[in-house]
Amino acid sequence: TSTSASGIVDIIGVGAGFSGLYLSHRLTNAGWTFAGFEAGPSVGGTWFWNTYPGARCDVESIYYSYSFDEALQQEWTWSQRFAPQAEILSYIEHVADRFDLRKHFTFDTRVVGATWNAADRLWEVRLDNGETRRSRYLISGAGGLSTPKDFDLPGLGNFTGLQVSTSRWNISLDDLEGKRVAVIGTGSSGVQAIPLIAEVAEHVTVFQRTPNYVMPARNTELSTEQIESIKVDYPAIREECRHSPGGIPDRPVADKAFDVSEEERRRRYEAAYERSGFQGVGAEFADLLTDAEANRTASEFLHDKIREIVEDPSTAELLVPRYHPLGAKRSVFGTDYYETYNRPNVSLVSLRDEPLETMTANAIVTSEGTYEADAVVLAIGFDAFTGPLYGLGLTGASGTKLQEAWRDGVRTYLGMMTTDFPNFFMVGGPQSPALASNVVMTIEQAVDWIADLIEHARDSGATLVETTVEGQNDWVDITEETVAQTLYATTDSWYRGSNVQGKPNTFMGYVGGVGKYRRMCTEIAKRGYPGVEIDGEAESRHL
Ligand code: NA7
Repeated sequence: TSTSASGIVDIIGVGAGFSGLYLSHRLTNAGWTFAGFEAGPSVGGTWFWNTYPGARCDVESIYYSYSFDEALQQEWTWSQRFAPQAEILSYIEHVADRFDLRKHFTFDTRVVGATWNAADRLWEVRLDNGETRRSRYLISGAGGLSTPKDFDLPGLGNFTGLQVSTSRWNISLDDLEGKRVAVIGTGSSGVQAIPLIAEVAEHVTVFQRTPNYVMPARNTELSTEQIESIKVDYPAIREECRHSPGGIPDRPVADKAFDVSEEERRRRYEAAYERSGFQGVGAEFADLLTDAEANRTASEFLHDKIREIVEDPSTAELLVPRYHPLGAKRSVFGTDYYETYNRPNVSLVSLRDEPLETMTANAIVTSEGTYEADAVVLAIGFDAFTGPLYGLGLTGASGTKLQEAWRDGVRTYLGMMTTDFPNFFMVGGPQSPALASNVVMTIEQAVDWIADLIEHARDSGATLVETTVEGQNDWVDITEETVAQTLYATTDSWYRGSNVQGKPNTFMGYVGGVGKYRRMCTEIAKRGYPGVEIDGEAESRHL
């Protein structure tokens, strides 16, 4: 890292995952001094920690990667349609080495506090090694799904067997060999891990609270021809992604579910089911995320698939997702997930029907029974978006902590700034498109936009950049109006903070689309940043 003689660095960046690495690259190229801090021992962020069996991204590898450098995308070759965690981590390491980015970071060092010093217009950033560093700007690349939810399950402390969580996996799959394993949680992490654990364990008991829609990922090796055809067109493909709804190539559909006959619908869903991915069943008709009746046609199509695959009818019924519409909670793409319940060594417990009461030294106890286990695997998810931000211990200009400022719900400008926290920026923050997009694309766009804004401030000699209350209110209204038109608004999920007790209900994303968001952000920059005060001056207080 580099600092000026005064010990003040232009920018402190948090995290060395996809966000922080690109931040360090973009900002040092623009001539800023940059000091990055990463809690882990190396680069990778959430892809460093989530090493559980079967971990892979649900966005296709050819899109879930940086687009900022043509040579990088030409020289890197993905092996599979959906890259496993280890390959994504190698990719991130490759990027760090190729652009010599590790030198911008101090590893094994966590930011634990940051206080705005209004007199000097600086962030005073406290580290877990006891040091304090000062910077003009503080930019979080701490991620959205990086802080595990508290492991506060009743009686967990009594359990004396092996305990491991998917998000801090620190054992090998072999350690579960021959064991009776209890898996708690059936989101993406649980669904990916369960089939592989079932292959080695003596018995797996899955504790499911809410059944999810799991569609076959249809992961495949990528052929040389597929890779070549992508690489030839990569710049055009990336450009298409930048202007698409989800940051992946769009597959526009104009018609609605009831525009076609039942037979035609079924035929279309079958084809979509084969295609898989976020352009699969959930995206087959234009109204699936806005009209509950339309959605029901897709949901019921998947219910039937589960009943076809799972041999035991009562297990099948427990697995049928009947509490929420398809897509309103993050859809899951799995491999042999439902098939796994046909194995003799796998059983399912529905925590909706028999709540978890406690654990003993060697068992999980529900209201209906005692299930012995040698190991417990927790796949219970994350304190999404605000968890990592609150972990930074931010205190704003008025002396208020971020978690107090957002006590009644998150409030941001474009998901990137928030009032009372001048010169602080979030990459992939709440109310940005991060949650409903190929997040790498959202990250690149945010980094570029933030970099342009602070360069604009620098050009005019300004040292203070803050969103106005009006600009922030405008953005909150836009995100709320956008989500209110969708079925996301009807469903409890980590998207809305409902997976963490006491967390206020704020939808954590802008769901109007990556392309539309980019156009708005670009327009805002062109108009001189309405809704942003630069050295106390605002082009317009409203967005
Ligand atoms: P998720 O999707 O939040 O899934 C967590 C799972 O754990 C889900 O089935 C939860 O049930 C269950 N859960 C959470 N807390 C409990 C308690 N206390 N008791 C029982 N069961 C519980 O996390 P993942 O890690 O799988 O995936 C996160 C994202 O990473 C995913 O969406 C992708 O974007 C990548 P619930 O549904 O809350 O009833």
